[in-house]
Amino acid sequence: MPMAPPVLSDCRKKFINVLPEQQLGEEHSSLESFRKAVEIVPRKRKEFSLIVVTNGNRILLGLKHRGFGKGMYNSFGGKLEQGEDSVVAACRELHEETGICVTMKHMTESKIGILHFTFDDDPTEMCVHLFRVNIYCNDHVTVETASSSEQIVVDPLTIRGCDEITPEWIENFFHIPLHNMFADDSIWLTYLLASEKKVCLDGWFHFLEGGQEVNTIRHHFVDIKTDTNSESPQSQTMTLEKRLFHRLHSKNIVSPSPKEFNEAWAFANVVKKSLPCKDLDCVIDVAGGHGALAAILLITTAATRAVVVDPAQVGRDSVRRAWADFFPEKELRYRHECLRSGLPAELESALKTTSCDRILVVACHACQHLSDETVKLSCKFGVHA
Ligand code: 8OG
Repeated sequence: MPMAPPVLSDCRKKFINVLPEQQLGEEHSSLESFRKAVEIVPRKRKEFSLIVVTNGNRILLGLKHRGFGKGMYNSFGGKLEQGEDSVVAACRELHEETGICVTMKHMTESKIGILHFTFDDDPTEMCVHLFRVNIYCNDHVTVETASSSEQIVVDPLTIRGCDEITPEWIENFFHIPLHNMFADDSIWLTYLLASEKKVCLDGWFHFLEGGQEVNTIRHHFVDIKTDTNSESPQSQTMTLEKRLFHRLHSKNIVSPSPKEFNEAWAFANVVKKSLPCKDLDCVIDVAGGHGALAAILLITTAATRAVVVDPAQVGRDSVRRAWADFFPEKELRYRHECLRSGLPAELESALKTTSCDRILVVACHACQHLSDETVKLSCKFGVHA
């Protein structure tokens, strides 16, 4: 059964600088309900482009020096000039404000929706054509992991601002300065960045009078279309390590902690370099707790099954659930039992269906006694530890 898309308010909880709910107004579940609540019918309409630029889980934002939004951070863009369509305008604005060149074809494919802004104290509706461009910087992303047909490869040194705006990389999506951005960004941008699937948005925001100083929404409605078959652009370009980490972070999983995740990733890489057999079948992770090490080995080797032997139920099976789609048709189990009885039982059972050189026993912890015991038991069964 397909998973229901996450709700807007759940996504924004993951961002540390999100604006308070009082500034975000009432959320409506339909455009009809939004329109009824707003009552005002705009008399004029102005069109703009807005281009969200990402690289893995970094985002490029601009600090505005003049005009609408002065002193605030925003994505790049501006008013459509006479005769321009939204794609031409987006290519022009992105180049003017950052130096980044994107072809018309790529920009057309990067369109992800429209944002509509109305105001208590202005009869003009602002209609903002929204684009999402994921770029590849030579120093941060391994291009081989990208699946997009046309890649925007940018030398980071060529990114530059103009007198109107200064671009700045925010290294982690979840730390974007939402407290110094337009209030609607706390609603739609958080959703866009937190989503692991490609999303298209049709957003409607009605602001209280007072402009950017007040920066408060009265009503909003966002119609979201999620392409459940495609990963978000940032997922496509992230290294596997970043994707796994991002998945834990986006699901608020605290065990493993970021430090434990890094240790498990590094340990798995060391183990793989010294593997005696490439044709690995079964991994037994002793005292493996949350199971991140077992799962990483399952994902990055030929192993088809892994078991975590640990009497403690660390983080329940959140790692298995969070990463399940990284190891389809492979099995990760937890055996809540101490090493002394659990490890021999697992070894015996594994040896019934596979040879000893295709079994790997790993243990990543600081206790010498546990390590000695693990090696002793594994040797007894002729298995590599
Ligand atoms: O030309 P100028 O820089 O003034 O164009 C305004 C830019 O700001 C344009 O890219 C559209 C964008 N913009 C608004 N309103 C909002 C808003 O509420 N949120 C965000 N993120 N961008 C906005 O005009």
